[in-house]
Amino acid sequence: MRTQIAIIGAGPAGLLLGHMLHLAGIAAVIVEQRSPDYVLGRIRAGVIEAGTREILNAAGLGARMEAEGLVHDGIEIAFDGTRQRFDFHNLVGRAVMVYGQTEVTSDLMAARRAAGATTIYDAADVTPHDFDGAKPSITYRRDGITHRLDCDFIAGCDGYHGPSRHAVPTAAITQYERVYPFGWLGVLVDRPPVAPELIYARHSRGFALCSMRSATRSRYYVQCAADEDVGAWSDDRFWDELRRRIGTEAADTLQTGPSIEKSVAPLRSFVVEPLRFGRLFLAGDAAHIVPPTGAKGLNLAVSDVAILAAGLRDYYHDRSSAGIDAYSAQALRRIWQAERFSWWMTNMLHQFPDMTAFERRLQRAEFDLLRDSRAAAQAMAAMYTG
Ligand code: RFL
Ligand code: PHB
Repeated sequence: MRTQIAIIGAGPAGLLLGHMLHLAGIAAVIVEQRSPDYVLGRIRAGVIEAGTREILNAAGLGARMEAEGLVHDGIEIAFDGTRQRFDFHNLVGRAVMVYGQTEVTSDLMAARRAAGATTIYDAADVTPHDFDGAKPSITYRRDGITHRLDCDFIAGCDGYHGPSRHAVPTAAITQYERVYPFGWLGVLVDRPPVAPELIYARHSRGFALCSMRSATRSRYYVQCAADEDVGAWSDDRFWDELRRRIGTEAADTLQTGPSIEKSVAPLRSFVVEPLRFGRLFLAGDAAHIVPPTGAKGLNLAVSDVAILAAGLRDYYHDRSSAGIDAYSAQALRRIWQAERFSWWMTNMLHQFPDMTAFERRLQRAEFDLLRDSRAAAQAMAAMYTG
C-alpha cells in the first residue's frame, strides 16, 4: 500500500492530523496498535484552551463541543482550605471549554469515518523505516500477516511509549526530563460537580483537583505515590481523602457515588529536540509530556498538529518546504512555554517528599502573589487559557 503521509497512532494528535490533511486533499493512513474501544476507554484530558477550541471549530469538528461543552470563565485555587477564584474573563478576556478528550476523540473518529479515510486498528509491531532517505515506509503485523505502507513522510503521533521516537538514533536526539516523586489517583463518578468551576487544591496532605465532564459527571484527583496500588483505594477511602484536602465548604457539598473509573497517572515533564528527523515528524505526547496540573497535554498535541498540517499543506500545494522546515522550532517555542507553566503549577500545589519549611513558605508566597497582583494573575490566566 502507498499513501502520502503514514501516521502512527490514532490518539487526538494522529486523528486530528489525519483530518486536517484530508481537508487539504492530502492522503493519509493511520496505523494504531489498539482497538477503537480501547482508545475511547482511556479517560484523560478535560480542558480545552481557547486556541484549541478555535482550531477544532475551524476544522469543522466543533459542533458537539459547542453544544455540549461547558464554557468556564475561571478556576478556583484552594490553598490550605482558603478558596480564591481567578476570573479569566476579567483578567484576559478569554475562557476555556470543559469537554473530555474521549468526546474529542469520538468526534474525530466520526469525521474520519465520514471522510471514508483509512485507519488500521489492532496493528502489531508498527515500525518506521528509512526516514533518513527519500523513500520512508512503515511495517506492521495484522492477523499474522506483515504489511508495508510506503509514504512520503511519517508522522509519529504514537504517544510517550510509541515506536517513532525510539527509532531515532540516540545521537540525533536530545531528551530533557523531570520525573516527579508522586502521581495522581483519578476517579470518574456520575454525580454533579462539587462547584461550577474547577478547584485546584494545595493541602498539607497533598494536592487535589475537582474537575468535571458534564453537569452530571465529575472527575476528581488526589496526589498519591507514583507507584500507588489502585486496588488499595476503595471508593470510601478516596472520598474521605478528597474531602480532607478541598476545604470544609466543598467537602460539605461534595456528592459522592460509586466510581465508574479509577486509575493512577504518573507525573512527568519531558521534551525531545528536534521534532523532525529527515522524513519523520514527532507530534503530541510522542515528543513531550507535561504533568497534568496545567491541563496542557491535549492542547499541545493540537497545536503541534496544526503547525505540521499547515507545513505539509504548503509542501504539497505550493512546493514550499519552508513550513515543514520551521515545524520543529515553531512547535518547540510553544511546548517550552507549556512545560514551564505546568512545572510551575505543579511546584506551587503539590507536596514533595523532601520539602523544607522554606519551600512550603515559597508555595504560600506564590499563591499570595497570584491573589494580590493582577499582573501575576493575568500571566497565569493567559497561560491557562492558551
Ligand atoms: P495519545 O493520546 O497517547 O495517543 C497515542 C496513540 O498512539 C498509539 N500507539 C501506537 N500505535 C501504533 N503502534 C504502536 N506501537 C503504538 N504505541 C502507541 C496509542 O495506542 C494511542 O492511541 O497521544 P496524543 O495523540 O499525542 O495525545 C496526547 C494527549 O492524550 C495527552 O497529552 C493528554 O491526555 C494529557 N492530559 C491532559 N491534557 C490536556 O490538554 N488537558 C487536560 O486536562 C489533561 N488532563 C491528561 C490529563 C493526561 C492524563 N493522563 C492519564 C496521562 C489528565 C490525565 C490523568
Ligand atoms: C480533568 O478533568 O481530567 C483535568 C482537568 C484539569 C487538569 C487536569 C485534568 O489540570
